[in-house]
Amino acid sequence: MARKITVGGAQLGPIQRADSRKIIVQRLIDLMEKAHRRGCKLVVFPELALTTFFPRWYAEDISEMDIYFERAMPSAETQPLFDTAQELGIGFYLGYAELFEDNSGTLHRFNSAVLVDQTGTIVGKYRKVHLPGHKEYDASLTRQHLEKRYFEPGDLGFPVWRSMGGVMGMCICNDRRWSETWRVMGMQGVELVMLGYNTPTGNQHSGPRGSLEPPHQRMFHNHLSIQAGAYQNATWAVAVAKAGVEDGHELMGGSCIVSPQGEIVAQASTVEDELIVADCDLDLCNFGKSTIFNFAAHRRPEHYKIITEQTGATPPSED
Ligand code: CDT
Repeated sequence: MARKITVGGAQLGPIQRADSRKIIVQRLIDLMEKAHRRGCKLVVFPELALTTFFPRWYAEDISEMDIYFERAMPSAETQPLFDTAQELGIGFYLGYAELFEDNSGTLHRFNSAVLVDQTGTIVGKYRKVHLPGHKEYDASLTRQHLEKRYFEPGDLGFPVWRSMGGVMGMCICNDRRWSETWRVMGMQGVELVMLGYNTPTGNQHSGPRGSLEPPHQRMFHNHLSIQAGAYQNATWAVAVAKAGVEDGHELMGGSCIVSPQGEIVAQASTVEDELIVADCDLDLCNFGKSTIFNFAAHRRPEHYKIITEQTGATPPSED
């Protein structure tokens, strides 16, 4: 019997700095209810779906940004989302900023996502590994991207979970550009990767007229990364943006659902709150996993050591 799950990508339009959690959570619930009416059993929300993309702002004292972090998941403010999920029998992926106090009382800040199943129970958590941007204020840039300032790199790796009838994986935004992200989940048999993103339309390193990476290339690279990751690991991918002009800064849309053949089967057409839907047959992953990407038959890990042993590239000497 085919293992089909109807999945929704719940793209969000902009969230302004002044918007309250209550209003934002209600927007998520509205999208979840819409997804339910469209027959979805799982809905994917963006990265940092409960707040504006605050790493664009500089604060000398990072604790000034703690108002954007969740100390518990669920919390009093996010509990209605979990209650609605349980009531409707719909699972969800939610990106949020996580403030975590360890046993010694030290605070840790992560860019995280949880996967919640159709009973409203948290199945797993992921903490973003590939943090883009920089740690200190950079006066040479027209826009700051301070994720390295406000978050620690994720410490949970790239786990996958058996849930909702398939093998589920998560990553967040910039992770999608790294083939390692996908392959580590591919090596665990992942069948559906969920990811949220907040991607500025313009590249802050792209020069005054954006000539080094104009917006159309930014969107191309967004889709190229997701489509390649899905195809090369024979997995579904559901990639969901926070989009539109947020606190004066433009984020791209382009949320999409990609099949294990690497084709886009659903795509958002606005930069607002918008639901995209696809019937994802998880058994379609079997073809790629048993042929061209039959890892057991074709991988040659003895030649891949350099990937885990070094970070930077080392071209041969010019002598
Ligand atoms: N949120 C996030 O990871 N955004 C990055 C853009 C960073 S530009 C310094 C992305 O990969 O889309």
